Amino acid sequence: VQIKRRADYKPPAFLITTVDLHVTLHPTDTRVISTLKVTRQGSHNQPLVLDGDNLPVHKLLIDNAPLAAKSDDNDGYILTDSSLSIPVDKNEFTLYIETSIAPDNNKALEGLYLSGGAYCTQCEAEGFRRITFFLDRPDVLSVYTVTVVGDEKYPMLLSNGNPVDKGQLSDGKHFVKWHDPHPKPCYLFALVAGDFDLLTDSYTTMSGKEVALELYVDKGKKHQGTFALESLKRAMKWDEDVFGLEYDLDIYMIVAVDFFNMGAMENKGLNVFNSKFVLADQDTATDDDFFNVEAVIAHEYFHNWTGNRVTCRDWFQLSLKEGLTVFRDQQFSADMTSELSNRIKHVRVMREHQFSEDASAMSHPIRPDEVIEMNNFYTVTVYDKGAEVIRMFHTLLGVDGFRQGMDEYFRRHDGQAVTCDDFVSAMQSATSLDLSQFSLWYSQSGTPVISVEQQELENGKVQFTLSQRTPKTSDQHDKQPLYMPINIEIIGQGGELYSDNEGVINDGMVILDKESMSFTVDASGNVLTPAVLGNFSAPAKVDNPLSTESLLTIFKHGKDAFNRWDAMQSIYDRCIRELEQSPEASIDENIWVGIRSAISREIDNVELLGECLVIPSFETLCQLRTSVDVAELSKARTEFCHQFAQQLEAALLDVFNSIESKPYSYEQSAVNQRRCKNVVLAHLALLPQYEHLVTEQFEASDNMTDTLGALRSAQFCRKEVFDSLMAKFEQRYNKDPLVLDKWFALHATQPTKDIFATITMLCEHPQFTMSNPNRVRSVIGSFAFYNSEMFHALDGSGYKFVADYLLKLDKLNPQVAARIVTPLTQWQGFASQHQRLMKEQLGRLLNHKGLSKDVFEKVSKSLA
Ligand code: HT7
Ligand code: ZN
Repeated sequence: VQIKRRADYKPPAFLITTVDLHVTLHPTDTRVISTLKVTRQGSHNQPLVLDGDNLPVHKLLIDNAPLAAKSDDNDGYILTDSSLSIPVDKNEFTLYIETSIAPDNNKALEGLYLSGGAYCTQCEAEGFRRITFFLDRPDVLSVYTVTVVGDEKYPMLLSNGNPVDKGQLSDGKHFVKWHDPHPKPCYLFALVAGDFDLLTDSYTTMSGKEVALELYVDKGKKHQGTFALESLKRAMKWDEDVFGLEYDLDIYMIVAVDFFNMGAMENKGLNVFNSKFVLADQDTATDDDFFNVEAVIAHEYFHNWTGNRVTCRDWFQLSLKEGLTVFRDQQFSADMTSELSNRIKHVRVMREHQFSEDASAMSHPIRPDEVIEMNNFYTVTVYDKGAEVIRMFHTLLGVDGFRQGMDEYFRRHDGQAVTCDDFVSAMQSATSLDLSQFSLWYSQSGTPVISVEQQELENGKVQFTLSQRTPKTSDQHDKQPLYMPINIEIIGQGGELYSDNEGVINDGMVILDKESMSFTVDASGNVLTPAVLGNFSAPAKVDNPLSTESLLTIFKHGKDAFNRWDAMQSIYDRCIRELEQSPEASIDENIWVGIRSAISREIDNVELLGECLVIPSFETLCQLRTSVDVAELSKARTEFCHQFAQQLEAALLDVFNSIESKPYSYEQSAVNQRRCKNVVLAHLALLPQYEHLVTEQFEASDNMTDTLGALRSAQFCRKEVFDSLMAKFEQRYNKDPLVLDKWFALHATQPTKDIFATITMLCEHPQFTMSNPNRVRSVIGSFAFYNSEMFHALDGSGYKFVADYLLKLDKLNPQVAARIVTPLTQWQGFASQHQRLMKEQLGRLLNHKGLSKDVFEKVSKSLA
């Protein structure tokens, strides 16, 4: 296998200015004719080397002159299974190549494939080379004209840009010709052909241009597309209002397909979506699903500027578009819904998934330096930590400064393929702060730990010392101090806010840019509590040894709601630690008193209350510990949940009863109420006397949020209750695979001894197929990521089961297999008995002949 390095970047030896594609669709013999205008860059006599993944050459012409394959007496082209080398000495020429592909055999879902009955493409990162020969790299930008030919089974023939011609052909086929005037890299190419239901609308941009909006969904699903279309219009308006960015074509199309490797794809003017992120109505989608539909629709739309108009020079720069676009979609979602719950949601992702990636053998900076398979780097680090880095620019430059930096970025780079350094440089132009140390965030991997120390000085002052340390990671041993904006509140016992004597705290923020820094505060005898890293102002961990009393002070008096939530999470973590140490321990009564009074004080603030009543997930707790013994930690967490329900029974019941069930509407205050009520129901379900609340909610529910909330709670009730509700659910949603995915996932996350029989039964379900990534993720992915107890069972059966499955899946879809292998590769945080068993299975995978490079990269790194 070949390792690609960022440092080896070389500009392309040739450019392709225009592409004319003629695609005649056929399941096993699609003909692709491409006519390329090629220009040599600089003076050199290298051949033109195109990427092409196992493609045949049927015909090749240079300026209309045929060229044959190289032979002993002829200097022709050289074809390998990954490239086509063409000897040519002209500086400008037209290249004509005819090739063919078999979409029906394409189960990897990269390139052109059949999803259900429809043709669709996925070209990012390197899928275009599976369609035709090309310079498949993001810094080659071309203007595309595409003719799609298909039979009448496919009345809708789509590609990027605007339709410019269409017609009937003599053989009963028809064609549509598309032209996209915006030069683009080939990863943004798309083609779709099928018979869909179509929703149409229009949007008038800020300069008065009318844009046609078209949403294509499976037949019979039209009513489930309205929310996505409304979301699109909100995103278009928001980008105009907040960033002054307007859409630039006459038409914007979105197609929802069932077979898709990721969430969605931002192809120019023709987004292709996993139907999970388009289809939503109250009967089939939860509030979270509605939220995700809006967020993903917005994310892909925002890429039109951050990704498409300004794209990446090379794939190492992926965070340039992804980190920035995630930040933009997070800001949008916060404006559309709620700032607090959004921030909590994203911080949970960082703590559950990004911290564990950074602690694993896959640790990499947001701008990676080395890659074997690019698909493996669409990671929480590149996306979510990348977004946190952009958020820090926003914090440091302020709203206006950030906007000025963005304006400058587009002024300088519209129409170009650029680097993360170019982005930093545009931001630098908008601030007097020196961003050179800050840019270390792009090259240094790992999660910094901020330690907080407090020392009483004799004159009634307290000295606070903040220090930072980034533990070494698998990819980098030496770490340097980072430039971090740290949100801080210093709170007295009665809730008074303190500031420092030296003036290092400005607007509640200190800059930590060295290993450590100190400041003093006049405490005048008061006990001070520092709440550090409020709002998760930098992607770091905090080591702040506060007493439970101080944590309750933050909860009671903190100005920042995020800090208050976070304090409560630390209290829960503290209690669970106690139970890990002595399983018989009972939690200090003061904690229950504190939580009871918190509940009664916040009973009307259901948004904060709902979040504060969530016990940290098993995965989050793992990140706060080393050498985790899974059974011990699970037992302690479960025990804490039981004590929580028993001790707070009356208070929880009050909350439950205070929230009246109303007819469904997806509107923020109703979402907050349902969320809080379902969180409380899950606690009450641990007490047998409230089982009836679960079944009553299930029966009375008029929406998927409450139905699924009841089902999730039923996981804690008697088995008969769970089984009977699950059976009813299955009967009702048997025909809807997207809804059944929820049912699959609930089954797969049950920590029962017969889990493998259950999973085998799920895999035999008529709606299950290994070739659909959504199904595989909901069964095997849910088991590996979220059924911690059984996945980590000490007889090794969970690890073996997943490894066995991955060996089969890898043959079909390496990209999805490589994602699901993640929990197996993250053995570092677990106790030695787990580590040994996990490595045993990784070894089995590694020794397997024919392993994809996707899985190979992750497995080999994890065993290195
Ligand atoms: N830019 C896209 C990333 C992507 C992808 C999407 C679907 C299937 C395979 C894919 N490989 C990479 C999605 C995004 O971030 O918007
Ligand atoms: Zn993206």
